[in-house]
Amino acid sequence: MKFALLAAVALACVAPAAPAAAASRPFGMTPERIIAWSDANKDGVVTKDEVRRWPRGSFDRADADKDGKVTLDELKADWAIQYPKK
Ligand SMILES: [Ca+2]
Ligand SMILES: [Ca+2]
Repeated sequence: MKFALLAAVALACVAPAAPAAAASRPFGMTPERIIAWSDANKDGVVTKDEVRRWPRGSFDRADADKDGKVTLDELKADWAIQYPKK
């Protein structure tokens, strides 16, 4: 009983110690995976219609040349800004 309580307390102490960066990189996500999952017609770029589930504003931010499509390179560049490596 006491051990269980100690374990719970230990976990509670450890959990908030996870990196609390300003913008934490979505767990397990990479630009490659996001493009692969979002690219419904598999033409290698994602359009706004294909990314309705992306957070509001993230498509426009990633679409650096404003052609209405986000390429892997554009998403990688956006991620480098949003989730800088430490
Ligand atoms: Ca596409
Ligand atoms: Ca673009």
